[in-house]
Amino acid sequence: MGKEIVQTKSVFITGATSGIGLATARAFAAMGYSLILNGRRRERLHTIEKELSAQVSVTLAPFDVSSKQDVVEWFKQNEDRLHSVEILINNAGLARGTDPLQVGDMSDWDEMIDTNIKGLLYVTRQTLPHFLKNQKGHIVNIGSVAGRWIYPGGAVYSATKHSVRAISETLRLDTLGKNIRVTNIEPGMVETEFSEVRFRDKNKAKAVYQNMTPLTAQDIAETITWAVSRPSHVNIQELVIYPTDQASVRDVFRS
Ligand code: NDP
Ligand code: 8X3
Repeated sequence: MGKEIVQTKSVFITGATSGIGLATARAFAAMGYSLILNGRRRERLHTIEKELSAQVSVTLAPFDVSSKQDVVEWFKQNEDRLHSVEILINNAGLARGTDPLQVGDMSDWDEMIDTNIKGLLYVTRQTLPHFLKNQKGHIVNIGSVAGRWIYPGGAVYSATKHSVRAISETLRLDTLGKNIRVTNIEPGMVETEFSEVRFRDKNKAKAVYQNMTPLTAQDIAETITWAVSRPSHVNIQELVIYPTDQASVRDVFRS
């Protein structure tokens, strides 16, 4: 007798090779979701596949979200895997530098805009038709407190996360009545590789979280799984999450 193939629900997570994305992949694996995991670092993706495929089925999506061509190509080649996707986590993103605008590095600006805005748009554009066909889907965008408030040296990063907020709000209008949920999660300081990438310097990154208790990637993963596991008539539209030691983008208590 042939083995019965059970189509399990799956989640697509961009930027799953570290930080919030990786913690979220682990959290969804624990809930029994099949995983489609994106990121550029293939070795890391294979290590994560080894870890999590003991629990659930794992598909790797090793592409750069900012490359329109690579995104379109991957989705075209993997169409059969997309029917079971119920949740898209648009998490891939980064900040570069904290220089004032007048001396900012324009290549850094391009990288942030291309990844945080265009990458999110490309992946959403490719996934959404499948959600509409299934008459069901949940898009979770990882925005930031920088998508609501600004700080010196953060103009471009903040602009990208303000865009994530604008895109999330418009998506809700564009898909109204189609049973699509859109959630924008807006964390404050989370200790991941984020600051190492931003400062290109481990010591500077360490100093960001010195003498305060930041959020962990696991905190955000738990928030995401909570939001997606609400009953289907409930949409958590937006959530701001700060560490207790942080009151605003500029006010941090250090002991
Ligand atoms: P990490 O640097 O630990 O993780 C970032 C992830 O994004 C990595 O998996 C990286 O994978 C992936 N990524 C970056 N660029 C691309 C790309 N072009 N294509 C595909 N994947 C990419 O940081 P976090 O986990 O903290 O960041 C996750 C999200 O959370 C980001 O959107 C960030 O802006 C947001 N955020 C972070 C906060 C924080 O304080 N840490 C606070 C608020 C929001 P790879 O390099 O392998 O491609
Ligand atoms: C990351 C939080 O305050 O560094 O999105 O911009 S902050």
